[in-house]
Parts: sequence; C-alpha cells; structure tokens
Amino acid sequence: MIREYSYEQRIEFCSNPVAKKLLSICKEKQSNLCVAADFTSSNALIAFAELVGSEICMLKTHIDILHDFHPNTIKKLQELSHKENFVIFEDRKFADIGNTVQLQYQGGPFKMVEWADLINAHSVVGPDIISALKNIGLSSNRALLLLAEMSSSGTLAKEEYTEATLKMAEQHEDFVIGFICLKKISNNPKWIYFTPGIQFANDKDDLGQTYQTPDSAIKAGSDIIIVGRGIYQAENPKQAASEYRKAGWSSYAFSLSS
Ligand code: 5BU
Repeated sequence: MIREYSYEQRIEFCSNPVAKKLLSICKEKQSNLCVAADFTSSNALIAFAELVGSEICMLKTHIDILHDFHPNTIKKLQELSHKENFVIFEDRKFADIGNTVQLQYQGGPFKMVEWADLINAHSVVGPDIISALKNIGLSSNRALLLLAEMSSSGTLAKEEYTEATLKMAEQHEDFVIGFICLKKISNNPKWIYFTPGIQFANDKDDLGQTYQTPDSAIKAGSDIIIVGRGIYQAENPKQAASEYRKAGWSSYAFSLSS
C-alpha cells in the first residue's frame, strides 16, 4: 500500500487534540509503536513504562488487571508519559448502555476519564455509547477508538460490522479518532488505525490470539502497531521495543516513499 500522507501531514485533518498529539509524537520520536503493558503489579508496570518509554508513542493499559491498583500508579504513569512523551490508552472496551458506560468511565476505583487520553468501545451496542462517552470525555480533551475489527480468531467484527462501525464514527469525528482494526478501513486521512496482534516470532497463541508482523500490518495501512508479549516477554525487553519500533518505522517510511 502507498501512503498518501505522512503522520505530520495528517495532523491538519484531525480535530481532536489527542489525535494531533499522537501524530506529532509519532513524527518526533520516529515511532508508531504502542506497547501493551499487561502487568499485574504496579511496580512492574511502572518499571516497564520507564524502560521502554523512549521507544513508544503510546502505552496501552488494562488497569483492572493490577492486583495492587492505587491512584499513585496512575500518577507515576502520567509523570512518565509527560517525561517520555507518549499518550496513554486504557483498553477498557466499553460495551453497555450509555448510562452505565458513563458511570464506568468516570467512577469506580479507576476514574479513567481523569487520566486515560484514549479509551475504546464496542460498536455492537449502537451509536449512543459514543455520545455517552463523549459527554464525559470531550471536555477533558479525551478521545475514543471504536473496535472495527479484532485480532482474535473467529471474531464477528468483520465486513458489514466493520463498515457500520465506520459509519457510526463519522457522526462523532470530534471524539472518535480511529479504530482498532487489522488494516486501513477508509480512504479518509483523518482516521488513525491501531492494530494489536503483532509479533515477529509467532502466528498465534494458545487462546485465540492471531499475529501478523509489523511490516504486514503497516503494509495493510495500519498506523500504530500494538505489541505486548513480543516485547515484555522478550529476553531483553528494551532491545525488543527498539527492534519493533525500528521495524514499524521503516515499513512506514517505505510505504510513504514507494
Ligand atoms: P499480545 O501479548 O501482543 O498478544 O497482547 C495484545 C494486547 O492487545 C492485549 O492487551 C489484548 O488485550 C489487546 N487486544 C488484542 O490483542 N486484540 C484485540 O482485538 C484488541 C485488543 Br481490541
């Protein structure tokens, strides 16, 4: 796939501040790498963020898997995100009626709206989930991704579902900045595509995850590669992060020039 616009050129197509910030970080750090920091202890999460912070444009969390969650964990993550210049994406996958997702987004122990630059939601619920989250998040300069596709084998999120998800997003382009998907799903340069299920070593795990390489995702038009175990389970996670960053970036640079 030939890329028409660079990350930098796409900034002007976006209205949401998180989209603008993310694209400018990609350009500055020459990184389209997001790490999936799936740690169950706060210390391990912070130490990992510190270790790979300089390599990434975004850090993805599952805050509800921490066995020792404390607001200080968030404070430290935020300090690191400012120091190392990355955005924070809480992979919460909201999927309920508007009233419930509002309570989940701003309340409970995690109060995600206070710290997560980005969150995501399933479109299976219908478009009102977007307005509900937007009511809470937009005034705090937050952004939303919709799940248009998934990397899990046998997913129902494909074809018409993906198309309908794209249409829903069109109604809320001030808050939705892009999609979880496996490839580019529209010709509009304002959308940013985030792809999980990325690894060099394996093509699947034992629990339904499927993998492609950074190059195959970027060639398919994805913008941001999301890598978890490929990095944090590597012998040398810092070096692995650097290798994934370089692979993602060189595929991007090639797709711009070819
Ligand atoms: P892995 O260790 O690289 O397989 O981790 C992938 C991460 O991305 C993990 O946190 C998942 O929850 C997340 N993920 C995914 O793998 N596939 C999806 O479709 C979505 C999220 Br949405």
